[in-house]
Amino acid sequence: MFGKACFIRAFEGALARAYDAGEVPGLVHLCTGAEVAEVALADALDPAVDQVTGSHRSHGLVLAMGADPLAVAKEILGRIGGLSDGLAGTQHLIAPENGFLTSNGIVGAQVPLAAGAALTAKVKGAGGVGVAVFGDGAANQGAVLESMNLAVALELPVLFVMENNGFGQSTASTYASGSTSFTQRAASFGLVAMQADGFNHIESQQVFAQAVKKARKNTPVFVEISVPRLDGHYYGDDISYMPEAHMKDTYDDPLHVMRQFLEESGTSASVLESIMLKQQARAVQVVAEASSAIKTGPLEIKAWHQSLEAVRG
Ligand SMILES: Cc1ncc(C[n+]2csc(CCOP(=O)(O)OP(=O)(O)O)c2C)c(N)n1
Ligand SMILES: [Mg+2]
Repeated sequence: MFGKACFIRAFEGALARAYDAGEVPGLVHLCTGAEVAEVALADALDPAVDQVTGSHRSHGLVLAMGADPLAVAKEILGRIGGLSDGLAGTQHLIAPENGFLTSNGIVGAQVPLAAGAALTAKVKGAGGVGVAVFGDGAANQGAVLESMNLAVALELPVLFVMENNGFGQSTASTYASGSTSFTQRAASFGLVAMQADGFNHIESQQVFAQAVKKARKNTPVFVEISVPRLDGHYYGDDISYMPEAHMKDTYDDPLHVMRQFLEESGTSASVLESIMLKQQARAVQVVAEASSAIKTGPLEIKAWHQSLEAVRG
């Protein structure tokens, strides 16, 4: 888990450098601070039967589920050979063979999609779980609340994971939400509602394992996990709206907390350092290889339109 989380951190660091060099089309939303939580979630899932959906901030999630990092990097950079041949980009990552159904740029829209995946799993009897990962901002979207209601009414094998990073873009969740507790709100829908501390990888792992076990038996579950947002809303965001308590320099980092825990539990500092360096080198190499791949251009876009027309008949 530590190696995977280090890889995600370094992968997004390398992406940020590629962004600085003008290699990334559009904006990128980094998951810095949520890597450990997302690796813990993936640890509880079975990519052969489960399907996860995520938000605009899903690079870490798709990697945690085991998607090919080179194909992910090429997709984000708009290159041929990306998950969708570079046509979809950073906010629409798709790797269903790795248990990652899709991410979605429309805030909250991934949640009914996961409920749909759960319904499919239930109808097919394949034993799979649909998992929606979304933010505290998305938690106030109507489609999310409708999905929670339907999940209970239809007894869906679904897990709702709300990453509470305290912000929806530049708006504090304490300002934007009428109810003071998201967990209580979920419980009032009839969901089994749990909380996890995203700074504690063991607790996160245990809560997700328990939640998935229940969801597999058609008991829909909601987990609120607290994570810090260690970067801006998107990379390069002017974060002057953030109170000091949330700034990178003053906020704890779950990856550092995990490393410290592992060291105190007997793993030598040099072993941890070498894991981190190895993952950093791998991530830099993957993003460099993606950067040198051929850019998706008008020919690929035209071919995509033609295939769409063919499907439409
Ligand atoms: C329907 C919709 N409304 C607004 C936006 C603009 N927008 C993109 S991300 C975002 C904030 C989402 O906050 P949250 O759900 O907490 O996720 P986080 O960015 O914190 O991970 C907003 C308002 C959008 N993409 N879609
Ligand atoms: Mg948020």
